[in-house]
Amino acid sequence: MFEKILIANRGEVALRIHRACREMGIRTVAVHSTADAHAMHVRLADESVCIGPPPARESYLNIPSIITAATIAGVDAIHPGYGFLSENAKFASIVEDHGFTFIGPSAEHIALMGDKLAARAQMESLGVPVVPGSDGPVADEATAGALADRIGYPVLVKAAGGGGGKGIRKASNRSELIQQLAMARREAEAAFGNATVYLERYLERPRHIEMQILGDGQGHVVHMGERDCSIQRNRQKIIEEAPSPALSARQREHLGEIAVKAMQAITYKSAGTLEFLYEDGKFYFLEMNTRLQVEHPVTEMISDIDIVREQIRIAAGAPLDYEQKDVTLTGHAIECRINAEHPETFAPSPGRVTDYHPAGGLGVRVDSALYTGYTVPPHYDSLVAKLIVHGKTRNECLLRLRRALDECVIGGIETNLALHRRLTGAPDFIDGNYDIHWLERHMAEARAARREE
Ligand code: MV4
Repeated sequence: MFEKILIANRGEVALRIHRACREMGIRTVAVHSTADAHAMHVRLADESVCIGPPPARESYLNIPSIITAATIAGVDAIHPGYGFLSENAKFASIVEDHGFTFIGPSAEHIALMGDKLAARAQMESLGVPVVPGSDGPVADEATAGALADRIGYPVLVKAAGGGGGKGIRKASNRSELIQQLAMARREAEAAFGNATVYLERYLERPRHIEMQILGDGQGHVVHMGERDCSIQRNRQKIIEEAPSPALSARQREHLGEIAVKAMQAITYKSAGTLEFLYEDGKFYFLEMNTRLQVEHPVTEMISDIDIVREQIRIAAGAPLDYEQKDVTLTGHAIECRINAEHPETFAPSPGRVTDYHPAGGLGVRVDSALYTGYTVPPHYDSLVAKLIVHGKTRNECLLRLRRALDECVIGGIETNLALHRRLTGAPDFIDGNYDIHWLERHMAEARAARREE
């Protein structure tokens, strides 16, 4: 097993990785920007190295700095967390070239899934259902037009190098398609240095369902069920839950089998997530995330599997020591992402935290690097805490979640806690009756109702 791991991240996820390491008897090295000198991940780690100034480009994304820190500290492995360098294939191979272990999938698998079109083609060839669309890049306007006529409007033009929604454009007819094709190409070239685009039929009101898997790179793969991540705004997830209130046990097993079979076929190593859209009883593969995800705790709560610990064991060469039949999913979990942001404008709200009192009690977990007196820096994303609650049933989970939200105190900065209190009391949410557009519709309706008054 590794003796020392460098954590190439910050905030709550750096803490999350540190905790797994501690429980495994592994020493930790934190890296940090000058803005994070007093951050909790730096305080808790066994050692820390300053890797640059506040902008992420010059610190958390600075590969030479991180490799230098790893060399000086003499670590065995590097965990990238999520965001930053976690899905950078070049970083993964540089880490390995310097004699460190990258705690994640192979650079080849990261690169494959980073090319959304290649991922789609690979998955389709392995029997995973994809959205009706193009088999490869759309070459010219005439082929795009003919293809769109076949799959039916509206269609989406997507960038092969994109992901997370960047470089996506919708077209409702032939003339829009011609326009959007040119726009998408230009945008994709500028953003990703890759003008390759492809077409998919636009699904109007899907849910976002993602399947968590673990592979050991030695042919063993298990799934840990799905998460429903449909409650989002501007593609930022706000609430996630597991299991999805929309799926039956049979559907879960079916989707799990599809995901496991595909991951076995490519001998996938580490934790991974297959993202699907779900509409009218059918699943459509969108993309695969080759990293630990923000919302992994809801899966941990229902499976009792420590996903970060598994990533570390697998990276060290250990095989999965259980089979699918040993993975039992129990009860229900919901996560609220607590952001430092203005409740009306959603503008980031950095600043000094004057009071911090996280919720507690049975079935309650708070993943956060906050403490009273901490100053949230303005340079990074606004996620400051995750409140994760488990219950035997979805209803018990919801009652506990509302109780826990009421206990949370974060003073001195603005947060979206009040939004979470409203959402978890909304009849549609309580009924599990939502799709990926629900939150935006709900907020527009709430705004209209306030104007009425
Ligand atoms: C789609 C779609 C509808 N139809 N593809 C946006 C992010 C990227 N991962 C894929 N996205 C979408 N692809 C087809 N064929 C709708 C979205 C989408 C979305 C997907 C998941 C979660 C939130 C979303 C918000 C807006 C659009």
